[in-house]
Amino acid sequence: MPAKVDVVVVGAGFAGLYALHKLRSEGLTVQVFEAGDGVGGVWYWNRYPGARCDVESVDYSYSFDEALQQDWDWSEKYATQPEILRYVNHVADRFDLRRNIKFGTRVTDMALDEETLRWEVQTESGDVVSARFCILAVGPLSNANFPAIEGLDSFDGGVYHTAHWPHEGVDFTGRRVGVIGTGSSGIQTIPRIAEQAAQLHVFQRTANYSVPAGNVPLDDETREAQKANYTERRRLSMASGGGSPHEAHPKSALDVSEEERRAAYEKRWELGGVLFSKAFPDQLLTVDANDTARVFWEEKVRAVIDDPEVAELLVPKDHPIGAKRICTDDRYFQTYNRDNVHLVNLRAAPIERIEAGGVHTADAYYEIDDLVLATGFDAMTGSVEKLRIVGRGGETLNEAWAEGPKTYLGLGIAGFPNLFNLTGPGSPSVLANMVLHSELHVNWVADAIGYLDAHGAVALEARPEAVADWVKECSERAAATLMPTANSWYLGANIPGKPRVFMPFVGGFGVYGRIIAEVAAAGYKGFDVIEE
Ligand code: N01
Repeated sequence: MPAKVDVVVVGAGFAGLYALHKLRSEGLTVQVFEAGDGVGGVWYWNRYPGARCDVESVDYSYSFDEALQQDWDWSEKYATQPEILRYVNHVADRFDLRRNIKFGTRVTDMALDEETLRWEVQTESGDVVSARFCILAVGPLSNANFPAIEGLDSFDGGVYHTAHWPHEGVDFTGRRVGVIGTGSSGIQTIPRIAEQAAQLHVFQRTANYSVPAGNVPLDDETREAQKANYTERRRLSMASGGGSPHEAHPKSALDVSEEERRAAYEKRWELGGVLFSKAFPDQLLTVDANDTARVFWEEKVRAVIDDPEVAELLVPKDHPIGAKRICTDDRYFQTYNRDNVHLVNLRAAPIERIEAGGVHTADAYYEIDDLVLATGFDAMTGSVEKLRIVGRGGETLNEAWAEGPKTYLGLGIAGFPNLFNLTGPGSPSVLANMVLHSELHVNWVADAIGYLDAHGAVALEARPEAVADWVKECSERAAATLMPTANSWYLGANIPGKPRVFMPFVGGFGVYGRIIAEVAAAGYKGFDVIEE
C-alpha cells in the first residue's frame, strides 16, 4: 500500500466503491479502507432473514455505466440482501476495484496537517497513509445500536443484532425466540423467524406504520421495458423528491373528493412500498392531510389482524404516518394471527432486565432461547463520530458537532478542509435512494477536485457562515413539515443523550441536486478555495 495517495476513502459500500471507481478513472490515486471482509457496506452486514431493499431494484442500482445497467438482470421488484450483495460484488469485479481496497481494516484516526493541508490517516492495523482528500463513505445506518438493557451480557442463548447477522445464518427451528424492536428490520425479519421458531415473542416499545412491500418477480418483458426506458427513468429519479421516478397526485389530499382520495390510496397500496407515504404532496405537511392516509392505513391493517386487542397495540398512536421511515413488509401484521407468535407491549410493562434464560418485564418473565436485537442504529452521525478526526486548531469533529452535525450542503465541514462526508447529515441522505445519492455526491466531489486542480488550488473548505446558513435552512425546511414531530432516529431521538436535531435535508433529492450544482457553478460559493 502506498504511503501517500491523492484520496483516502473510508468504506466500501455503494458510495465508497463508486468514489474509488470515479476518482481512479480521473487519474487520482485512491486507497479505500473497509472494516468488513468484503464489499457492500450495509448489505454486507445486514444479513438477517427477510432483509430486502424497499427501493425498487431497477432504481437501487448504479446509473454511471450504461453497459452495467443493461447487462445486470434483477430477479425481483425489490431485491433481497443476497442479490444486492451479488450485484455489488459483480461491480467490484467488473471494474477491478478490489486492488485498491484494504479489507478487514478499520480507520481510527484522521489528522489534518495545517501546513500542507494533507490528512494523515491511521488504521487499527497500524497503516499510516497521507492523503490530500478524505472521503467518508461510512453510511448513515451502519453503527448498530445495542440497547443498554441490564443483564443482556448474562443471557445464555444466542444474541443476534440484525445489523451484525452471522454469515452462516441462524437456525431457529424448535427455539423460543425473542425479538426486541419493531422498526424496518424487525418488521422484515419477524414473519420469517415466526415461520421457523417454536415460539416467538415480539417485544414492542413503539408500534410502527408498515405497508405491504408488494414484491413480485420480474419477468423478461418487464426487465426489457425498464431497460429500454432507463435513461428517462434515471432523469426522472434525479429530479424527484426521493431518487426514484415517482409522481405524487397533483392535488392536495384535502382538495379531492373522498372517492378520488380513496382511489389514489388504494392504487398506492396495491403497488406497495414506501411511496404510500407520498401519495399526495401534502401528506407530510399538515396533520389533516396526513390523517386521511393514516385512517386509510388503519382500516387496511385492522382488517388483517384477527384479535382486535392485538390490532389495537399494533396501530401507532404517537406520530403521523410517514414521519418516521415507513416500513414495508411481507405479511407482517398477519404474522400475529399465528399461534406461536405473541406480542409483548413494553409500553404497559417495560423490560426490566435480562437473565440467563429469559426476559423480565415489569409484569412477567419470558423464557427465551435466542434473542434478536432489531434495535437499529446510531444513525447519520454514529459511524463518523467513531473516527477520531482532528481538524484545524486540534478541534475534533466530535467537538465541532457536539450540538449536532454542522455541515455546508452535507458535504463540507468548516475547519476540515478537503474532507467530504457522503450521504450524511445536511443532505437528503436516508430520505433518498442511496445509490443515486452516492453517485450525485461522488460526482460533485470529483468535479470539485477537478476545479481545484484547474485553478492551481490545494483545498476546498466550507466557510463557517455558509455552514450556519445551511444548518438554519435545513432546520427551517424540516420545521415546515410533520417530520420532526415523531421521535425518530432522523432526530437522534433513539439514542440517549444525542442532540435532537433533524439531520436530513427534507427539501427533496432533485432540489438538493440543483442547489449543489449551482454552488459548484458559482465557483464553489460558500467554500474557501485555498491557493498554495
Ligand atoms: O431500526 P429502527 P431498524 N427496548 O431504529 C426498538 C433502514 N432499513 O434497523 O421506536 C425496546 O427503525 C425501537 O423502539 P422505539 C430504514 O431506513 C431499511 O429497524 O425506540 N425496544 C424500534 O422499534 C430504517 O428506518 C430497510 O420505541 C427498543 C426498533 O428497536 C432504518 O434502516 C430494512 C430498544 C429500532 O427500529 C433503521 O431500521 C431495514 C430498547 N432498549 C432497515 N431500543 C429496507 O430497505 C430500540 N428499540 C426495507
